[in-house]
Amino acid sequence: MTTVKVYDVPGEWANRAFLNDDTYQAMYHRSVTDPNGFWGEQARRIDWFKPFTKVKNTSYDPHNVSIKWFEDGTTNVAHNCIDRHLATRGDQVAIIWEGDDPKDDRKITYKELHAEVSRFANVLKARGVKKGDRVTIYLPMIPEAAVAMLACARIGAVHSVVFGGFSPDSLAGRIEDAKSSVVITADEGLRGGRKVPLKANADAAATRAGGVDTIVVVRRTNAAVPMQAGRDVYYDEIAKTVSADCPCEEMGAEDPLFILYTSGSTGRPKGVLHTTGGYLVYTSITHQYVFDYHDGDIYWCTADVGWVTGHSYIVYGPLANGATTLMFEGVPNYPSNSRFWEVIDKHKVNIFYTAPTAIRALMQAGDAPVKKTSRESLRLLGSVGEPINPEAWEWYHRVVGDDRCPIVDTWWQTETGGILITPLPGATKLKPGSATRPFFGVVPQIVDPAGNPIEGPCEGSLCIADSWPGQMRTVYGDHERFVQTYFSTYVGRYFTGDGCRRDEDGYYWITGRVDDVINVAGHRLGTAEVESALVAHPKVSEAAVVGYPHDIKGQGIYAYVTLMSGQQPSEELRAELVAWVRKEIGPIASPDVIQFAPGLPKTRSGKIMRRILRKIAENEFGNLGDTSTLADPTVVDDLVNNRQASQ
Ligand code: 6R9
Repeated sequence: MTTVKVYDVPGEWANRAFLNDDTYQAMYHRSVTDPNGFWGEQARRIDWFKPFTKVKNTSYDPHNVSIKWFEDGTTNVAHNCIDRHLATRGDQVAIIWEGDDPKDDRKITYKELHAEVSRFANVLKARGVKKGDRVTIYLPMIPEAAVAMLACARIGAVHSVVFGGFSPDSLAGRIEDAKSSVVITADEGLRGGRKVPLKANADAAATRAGGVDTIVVVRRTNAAVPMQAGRDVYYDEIAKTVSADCPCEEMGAEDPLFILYTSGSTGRPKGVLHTTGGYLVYTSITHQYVFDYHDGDIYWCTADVGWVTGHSYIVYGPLANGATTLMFEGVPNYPSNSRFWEVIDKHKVNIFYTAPTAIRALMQAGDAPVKKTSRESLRLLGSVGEPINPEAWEWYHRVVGDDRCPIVDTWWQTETGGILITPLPGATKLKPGSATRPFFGVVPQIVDPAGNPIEGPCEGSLCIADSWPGQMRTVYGDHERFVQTYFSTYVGRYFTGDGCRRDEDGYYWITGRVDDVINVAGHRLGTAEVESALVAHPKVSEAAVVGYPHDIKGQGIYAYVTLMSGQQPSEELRAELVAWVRKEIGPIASPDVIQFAPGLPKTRSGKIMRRILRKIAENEFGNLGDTSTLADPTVVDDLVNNRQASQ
């Protein structure tokens, strides 16, 4: 094992940050010993129409799972994200939009956002949308995506955003499950110079799903798309016919805000339901403290609004805090591998939040595309979505952040609504690859297979002992599935599905989904650990590791390895990599099989689909399951052919 390097809080952070280690410790202690007092105070960060008298009312009892926060208070999310800022920051930029083409950008002030959201809300009302109705949003990364979400929130409609990369079938399934009769889409999307036929997809989905009586079409590329009379309306045309004045609906704290579909390990996607008051309080507090957001900062989260990260940390958290949030339509490598860094220089971005998969891809392109930019505005870097291997972390820190910017490695899930385990930049010493410590109100527990919490340094399944305000409330339309998935494996606690290690300093290291943990000759190994070792090799760009049945050891280690461009697969290199992993982790971690793979099967959000890799490793080619959600399904054929050829 290589020794872990520790990064102290930089001197200038100690002076400017909201929190240092002492204040973190004190607030954390209060948050878990007196949750009613702590969250009762924190909830005042948003405006309430009618104040709440109760704070926490939650039960993890599997016979009666029920989660309520601030339940008798009333408020409105759009009021908090827009209207209440008008008096003090009406002319401040709320959204900076950077288009796919570097020549396209837009700035929208809070005043303009207010007018646009009110107008969009009136368009929805004109089409018969009422409080509680579900509205499906299938848009590219254009400001209208945020506007449409906030318009729903304004009138109490429940949005279901579907990522623009999803197929008509996936979209249809979500429309059907949510029983949504209104779909908001665009003529086409634009990403990396390529057009995405969103309206055509929405048409196909509507035909399949049935029950859709309105499709609102935002013009993005001005492509001529078929419009079905009576059902389809252009947003700009109908917007002219409504007023820009729309009062906010008074919403109960526990009224639904949105549904967001997420894949589980089995079965169809689950509709994760988030509600109003607790979600907004939680995204606001985490956005402020995790990113140390101060007035005037320019903040950029590169996620798509189709994922929870886009909901919580492009739209709701930042706007609740009166921030300037950047929305990016494009991709990291268009028109060149310098794009992220050029956008940072162009808009003087101070806080930058992205995913390890993007970092690794850019790392593969070398330092030059980064180093030709200044990035002097940058102060803080963030990571989310998967464990970040120390190699990528170090590169992000050294090359992107010029050894100057702390990295917040934020662990959370669609289900958690906001960040649960994370460094705070002025308070937490960093260890590359560790999400470090719990946020306020979060009590992580590592449990053994029998479900008993383990104390001290240990490894096991990650559970959370008690509720926090941003937690999902149910699976839309299927509360039993909610109970089964999250509260039955380990009774009395929320089960995250992740494996985790806690070190001697109480730092948490997420080892990957528990179903990705392999057991080799009685030794438990995180696939992420082996992957991290492999990608630390200078010739390796990416690696995915799965278990496969092994006669002697029970499970063997099967590694799919993508080489850096210019590197050729060879038997020598195979042996070199096995020796390398033995050296990095130990002999128990030696890969039994290394298959060189030009590409790995990834979802459109960049997560490697291990289910498919496991099947290929097990020689179960006939049973690969659904590959339709992959970014590039042809990758699978290559893997299968090479697997068969190597037998
Ligand atoms: C926000 C988001 C959730 C799963 C989660 C875990 C993995 C997310 C991570 C991380 C290690 C981090 N994950 N952040 N693993 N370190 N900083 O990604 O939500 O798409 O629902 O994924 O992603 O496995 O359980 P979601």
